[in-house]
Amino acid sequence: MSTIIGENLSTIPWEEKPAATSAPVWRYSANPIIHRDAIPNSNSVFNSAVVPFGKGFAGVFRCDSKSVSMDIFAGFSEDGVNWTIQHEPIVFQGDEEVIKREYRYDPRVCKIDDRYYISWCNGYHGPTIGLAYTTDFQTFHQLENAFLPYNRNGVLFPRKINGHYAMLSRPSDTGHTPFGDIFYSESPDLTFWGKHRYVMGTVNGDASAWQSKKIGPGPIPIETSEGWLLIYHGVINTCNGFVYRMGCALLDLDQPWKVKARSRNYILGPEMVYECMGDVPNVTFPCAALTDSATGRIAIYYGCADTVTGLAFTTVDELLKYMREFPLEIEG
Ligand code: BMA
Repeated sequence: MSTIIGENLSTIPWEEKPAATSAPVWRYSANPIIHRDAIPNSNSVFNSAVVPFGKGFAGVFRCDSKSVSMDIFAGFSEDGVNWTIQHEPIVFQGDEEVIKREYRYDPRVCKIDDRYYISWCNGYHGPTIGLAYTTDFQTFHQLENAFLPYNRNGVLFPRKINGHYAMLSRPSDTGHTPFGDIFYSESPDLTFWGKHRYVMGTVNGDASAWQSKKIGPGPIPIETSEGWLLIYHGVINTCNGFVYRMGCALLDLDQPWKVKARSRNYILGPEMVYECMGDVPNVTFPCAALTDSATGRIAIYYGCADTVTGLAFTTVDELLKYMREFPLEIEG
């Protein structure tokens, strides 16, 4: 059995795998857990991130408003399923040039030592990676943007690697980028980022067409005895637009730009009405995972159709087994 290296957290949301399914990931039976009108002025609440906090959980939520302004909001939950989201967006402290707000979306939250770091797609003359930290989810300190525009999906690793902070990201363009590969970068101080390494890219041809247009990192990578387990999104361009599905890969623990395994099949894709219909149809977009090291359980939080938030379950063994069963030939 493979093990998750991390906290024992028997309180994470969980449902057993339904007997009738052979899929490696199964949905929470009462999805979606967060509806589009979760706060008075929200048009949609999706692509959001949660972490264990205190006796329960805290999160940073993407809420697009009824004027369709994109911003990120703090929220709290006792059980990880029922959430109270603040009605006003997070206000950041920091350098006046850096805290200027154009738009903020698709947050991730990563605990490193005793700080909770938030990374998100931050408008600064185009999309780039915003970074901030909090210790209490009340006061938020914004740091320098990690990269020059254009970039999306900045995902920190939950500990330093070879003495440096580490991040996955996906360089992009100003629009609905028709390309996208995952890169790795390191920083000694969370301000200066370098040592950029290519991790993995799209798959040409029909070997794994669901990830043929662009891919991007999803939740914070999960440390396991076999390597970093990465859940990511993959996109195909169809005659009816982009379709977003989830896949998984296993990265080397010390050199995470080295891919040890990757799934040829997607692990979850739009099937349910709330995933297929909404402001942007056919989108399942994972941004967070809670884990329990004792059991290997994983609870994935994902945006559905850019409108609501869903919850799905798997285990480290399910994902590793699925990658072995349906392997993608690794490049280079
Ligand atoms: C991406 C991001 C995500 C969104 C997805 C599908 O480019 O904007 O926030 O979920 O498109 O619309």
